[in-house]
Amino acid sequence: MHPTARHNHTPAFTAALGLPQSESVAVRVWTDLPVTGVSLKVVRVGEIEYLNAHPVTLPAFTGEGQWFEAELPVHAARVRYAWELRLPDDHLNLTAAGLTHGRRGFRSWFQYLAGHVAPEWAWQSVFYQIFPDRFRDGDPGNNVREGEYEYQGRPIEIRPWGAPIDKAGDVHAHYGGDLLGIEEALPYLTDLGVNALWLTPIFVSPSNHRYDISDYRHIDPHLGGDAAFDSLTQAAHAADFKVVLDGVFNHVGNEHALFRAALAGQERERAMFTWRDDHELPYHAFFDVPTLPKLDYLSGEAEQEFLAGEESVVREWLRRGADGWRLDVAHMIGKGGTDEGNLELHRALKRAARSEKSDAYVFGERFFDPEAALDGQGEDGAMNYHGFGLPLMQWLSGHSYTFTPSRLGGQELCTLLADTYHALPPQVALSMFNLLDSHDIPRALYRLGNDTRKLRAALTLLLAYAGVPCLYYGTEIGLSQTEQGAMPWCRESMPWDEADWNTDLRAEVQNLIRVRRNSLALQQGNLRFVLQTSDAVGFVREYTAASGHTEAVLALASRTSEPVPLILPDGGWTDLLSGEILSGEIQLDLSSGRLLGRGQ
Ligand SMILES: [Ca+2]
Repeated sequence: MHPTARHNHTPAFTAALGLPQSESVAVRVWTDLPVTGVSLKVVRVGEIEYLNAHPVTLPAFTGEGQWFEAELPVHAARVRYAWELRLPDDHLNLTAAGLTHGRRGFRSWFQYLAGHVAPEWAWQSVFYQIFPDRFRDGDPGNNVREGEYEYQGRPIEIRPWGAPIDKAGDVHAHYGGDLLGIEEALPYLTDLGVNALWLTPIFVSPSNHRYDISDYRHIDPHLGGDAAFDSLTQAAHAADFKVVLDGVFNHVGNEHALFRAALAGQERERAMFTWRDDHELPYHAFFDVPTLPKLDYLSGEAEQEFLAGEESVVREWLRRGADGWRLDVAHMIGKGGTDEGNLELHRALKRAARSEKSDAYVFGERFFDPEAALDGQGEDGAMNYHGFGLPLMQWLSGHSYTFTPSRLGGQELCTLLADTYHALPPQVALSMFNLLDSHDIPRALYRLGNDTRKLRAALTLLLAYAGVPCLYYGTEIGLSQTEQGAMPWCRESMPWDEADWNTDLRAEVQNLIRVRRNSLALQQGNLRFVLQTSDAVGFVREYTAASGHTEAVLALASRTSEPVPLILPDGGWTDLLSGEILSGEIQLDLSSGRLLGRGQ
């Protein structure tokens, strides 16, 4: 190992996270470079202030090198800082981008969030995403009946459980899944090891995906209605599950009473939508889809109704038992038919959510670069398509999520992942919602050519990565899709006959989840890339306690079956899945992913 220097958010390096503004916090740097002096650099009023760092010892630290400590003044909501290490004939800057001779821009500096409280239960969670119509039918008596009503000008349809997905049923076909089905499956989910659920929308809505909500104040009767929600949340909480709902606050369905009243000319309701004369559709809508009129937050009426008012939708369902919100197209919400005021609205939403439930977990669907929105004041995190799931799957599959070929290599992948991780404050990075696939993009197994070995590699990295992991229903038993594309093909009904399951895959997913849920390093550790070749990548997650003792997990994966030469850092490592002890210079098959642990 080359001499180096390290700093991160774990206790040996940062004494406490989220201290109030105007206090100060002890921060430390470790180095085995022959330093002659160390300074902490802090950005204040646009200037760089130098503070002296002094040598300290940590009681349980037994390695090489030395530690230096300084007091970081928490003078702003987000404080940027870096270290300067002086050598006899040189000086180096240590930022989140690593050691450099030149001074990096402030974007790469370490960040400290003042007064920030993260919903830490999310860090201890492994989520499971459920698309309710397709997960499990607990009560056929509440199912939609063939032709029960019309939607977008044609009758709604039903499909028997297990029927292949077809294009005609894209939004019309109902399979009959419901909340009782989810409740019945809690023992299955407990056995799998997950402990939090994200349900795509469950409110009254005509389509099978329910993103076109007619009534946010009631659960869809075809899912079992309000009583089924009460029953599910009580049973879920009794089984130590959290339940996160899907909030669609950019638009409503065109059958919503507020929109009907607006069309009828009611003033208060008209102010909740954006009207226009220069378009064949007289109001703004989500991608100009007439059934999805866009909410306008300009007047304040929509903010009261949905986000922040005493009786807002956000507050009501937290009060009634939900533990958080996933926010549909969070980046689009705004005023006047645009995204204007987006961040202020999300801050208001989070304040309301937290005042209703102090540990509510709020994360947005931000499909593209979410960095600008994630300063800690709005959403706790975002769905990590941009900084994890999409590039990882692009590397492993050789194509994008739209099946455009790609020769993305492991080096570029790691550069991209590291950059997006370091751009976020640490508590936000740990609260990012990581996923390989969802109801909106192709299933991971399908993208990987139905190669379960590659899927295991992807899942190994998912369960080991910084942020909150989420599995899409059915991934664990090898559910795939029949046609190339995303929707509706990725929404097959979950098979409940075990003869249809890949039980080996399920056992491996159980093991990965168990390792994740037992590891402080995986839940709260720092992230550092240690292997990056075209075909193999590896990162280490490290949690260094205040004593100086480090728990570390090394996650490794390859996209080929060629053995990968590795030199493991000093000491023995244990394969956390097989129990094998490894050390020194070795050749490893990483084609299905490996997790090596040390110091636990
Ligand atoms: Ca049903």
